[in-house]
Amino acid sequence: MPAKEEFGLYLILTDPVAGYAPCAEAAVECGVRYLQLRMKDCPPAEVIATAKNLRDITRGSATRLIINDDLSIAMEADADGIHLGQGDQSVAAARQQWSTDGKTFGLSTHSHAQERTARALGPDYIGVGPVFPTQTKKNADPALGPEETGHIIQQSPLTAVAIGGINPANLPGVLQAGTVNFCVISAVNQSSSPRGAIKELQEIWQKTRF
Ligand code: TZP
Ligand code: MG
Repeated sequence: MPAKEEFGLYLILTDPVAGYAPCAEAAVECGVRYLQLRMKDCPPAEVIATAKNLRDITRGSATRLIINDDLSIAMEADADGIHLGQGDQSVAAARQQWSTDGKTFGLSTHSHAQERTARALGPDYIGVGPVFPTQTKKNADPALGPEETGHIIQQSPLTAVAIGGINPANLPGVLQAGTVNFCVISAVNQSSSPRGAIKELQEIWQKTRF
């Protein structure tokens, strides 16, 4: 298994108030390692157009573009990877359909048991959460809390990203409890200054981690 990655912020874009392109530009400028496009319940044509635009913005940068749920869109946009939920197709099936070298396959987990199962499924990283209750995800699993999330992440051999209700106020506590990488939606998408919101989170990560 490859070494666990440490990159801090993983940004998901869902209906950002500042717009998809400005948020993606800010992510590239700030060196955000992973940028995921998550447009639930949107017409596929709109998702494809947005994905291709984000591909143009992120191409050649340090920011890897991940598409949520839909492998055909990830492939058509020539994204860097796909993020799958527990109810989506398996990582193995997705890898078989998309065999281009260097693609990233992420998988959501919501418990110790799912993290353990994920080890055999071969994702490149796992999401772990929700850490806190969140309005952003419909039918989210029960919140794990920062301690249990940190414990799952620390004992996992996989690169892991905490998700769910993380914001600048609670991020220090989440990191102190053992989380290394963290994902946000609202904390950036609801800001009229995505660059400022990204920088604030990155600065907290730098200060708390080192
Ligand atoms: N998976 C678990 S919680 C969540 C997802 C997609 C939503 C996270 O959004 P926010 O706004 O950062 O709580
Ligand atoms: Mg999904």
